[in-house]
Amino acid sequence: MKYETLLKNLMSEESYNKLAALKNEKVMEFIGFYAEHCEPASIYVCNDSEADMQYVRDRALALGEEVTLKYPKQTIHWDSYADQGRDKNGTKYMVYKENLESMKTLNSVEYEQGYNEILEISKGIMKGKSAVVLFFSEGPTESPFTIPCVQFTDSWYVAHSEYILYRSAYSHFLKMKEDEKGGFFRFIHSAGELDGKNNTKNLDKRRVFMDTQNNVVYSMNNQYAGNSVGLKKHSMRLAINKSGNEGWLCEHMFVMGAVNEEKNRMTYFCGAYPSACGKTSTAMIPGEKIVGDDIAYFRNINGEFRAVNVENGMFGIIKDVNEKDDPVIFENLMKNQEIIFSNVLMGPDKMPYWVGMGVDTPKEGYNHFGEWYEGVKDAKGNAVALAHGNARYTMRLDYLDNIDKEGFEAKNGVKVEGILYGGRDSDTTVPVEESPNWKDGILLKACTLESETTSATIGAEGVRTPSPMANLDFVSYPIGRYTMNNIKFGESVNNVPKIFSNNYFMRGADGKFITSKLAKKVWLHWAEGRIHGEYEAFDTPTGKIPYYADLKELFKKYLNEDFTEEVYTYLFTFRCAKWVEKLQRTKAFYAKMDQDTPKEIFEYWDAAIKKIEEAKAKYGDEIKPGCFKG
Ligand code: SPV
Ligand code: MN
Repeated sequence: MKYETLLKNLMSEESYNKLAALKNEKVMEFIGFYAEHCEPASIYVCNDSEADMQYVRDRALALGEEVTLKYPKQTIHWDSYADQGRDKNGTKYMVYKENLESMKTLNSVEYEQGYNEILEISKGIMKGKSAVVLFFSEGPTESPFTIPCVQFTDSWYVAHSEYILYRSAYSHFLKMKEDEKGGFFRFIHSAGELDGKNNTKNLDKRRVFMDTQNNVVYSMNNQYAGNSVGLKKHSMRLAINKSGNEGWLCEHMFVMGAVNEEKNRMTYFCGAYPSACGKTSTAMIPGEKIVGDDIAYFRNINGEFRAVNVENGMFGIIKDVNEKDDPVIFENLMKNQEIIFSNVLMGPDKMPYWVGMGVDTPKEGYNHFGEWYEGVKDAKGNAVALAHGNARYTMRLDYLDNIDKEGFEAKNGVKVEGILYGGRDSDTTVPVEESPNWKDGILLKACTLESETTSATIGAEGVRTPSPMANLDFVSYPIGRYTMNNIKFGESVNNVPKIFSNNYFMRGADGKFITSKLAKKVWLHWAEGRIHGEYEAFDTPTGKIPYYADLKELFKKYLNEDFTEEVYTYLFTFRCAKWVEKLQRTKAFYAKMDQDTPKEIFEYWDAAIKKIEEAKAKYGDEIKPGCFKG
């Protein structure tokens, strides 16, 4: 083997034996090539053992990539001040020349050029550092969903995060059959040269280059987990491409079970919401069960629509997480159990503090800025908050007592019966609406998803951003084809889930939200009932909406709230002109993003617009619930 001597020199005998035991030339080649190219001082190879996980954690601490907190099982890690979110500019697809034209609206670079650039940046990048090789699985191991992955990194924080967030799969690799051995995703990462604070120095050379043709991702000069952790959003882009070629789906969705105690049943839902539109809080509705909070794979297994949570843990936003709004998560963050906090403040008492925590916070401490005190300004003269708005916690999912353990571990996933698409929309989409069929759901609910700027974001309020399937940042091939693949997948199964739209953000004439944060439980349970044929519904030009009496009962039952008919009528009025505008925006967006979007998609939207305009002519612009007749 070409790299045998090199690898033996860089590894302990034990590490080398772990690698050799896989009898996988492709793994050897991948590790060997980047060992030679990136020039680490040593390489450690991990298997699935507790001892290796502990070793990785200990190394992260010894190297100062993480620091222990007051509860000794908790650690904290800081990313560079300017590496606090996904690097959209530096993230590119490396695309073969012949495909460049169709990929031009996705951030891409010609293959050779990208490859040369990333090789130049990564040449000798691990000099003097110890690197680590880890084996993971996306989805449960040894299942129809499994995608085996190899991570090669010089960041022990990344390695530690992945042990928490993914299922360790060395033994899966051991068992791989000859013809499966090349079929793994490859992730090569380096934090690059570090400064005195253990932060990436050369952020100008930060790159995430993705080769979906060969399932490799190169991530250089970064630490923020959305940029560095190969198995999260990099793997997701590879999986979306792969699923598109193979006829399954990878979606930016939670997986949850809605519990109906009275009827003694659990109904599985998946849901996609653009960021800050209620995704995690829906997956965590009190009284329901969580399977996953971010990424799902869908496969047709014996004719059934089945889903798994790809991950093993949560990389959750830690802003406005407090005892009142997120009791289950908050309680877990306050326990002596393994959690990596990132980009929050470490107070003088060695406790983590963040924005919107709901407790008194210290006036000084250490955070992503360095030594921090209230009022301290950064180089641009901006006051530094005590924690970053995109600060995170990395935690195993099975710490949560609302986890659906059985669904989470099921090799064949769970059978999905409902899909939710929820946007942020102050004046158009009703809180819950059922699609008459799958195709209609994809084209009118999923494709039209939008989020809206709020006073919390910079710039004008109320500006809508298209967010089809809430998945656009990760869809790694042209969106028209992706949309068709969504339609086709649903049509390939025997019992296709019902699709519902959600909108938790309708505002009244006074500009205030109309329902409380808890109302999402009611919308979910109406959808759950519909799946089981339990409620009647009114038609609208875009779907089916609840009767007042059913919602009134659900509000009383689940929230002990009196839901008035006046509020119902306001929330569920169909607003024709607003809906036509939404469809026009969606059409324009698709036309801009993918000129090869199939004509039938545009025709479908045109037919929907026509139907709404006819309704408007007949019933007026605002159609109250129950007034529209087919
Ligand atoms: C998201 O932004 O959708 C996340 C966090 O889940 S990141 O890992 O940065 O993608
Ligand atoms: Mn996400």
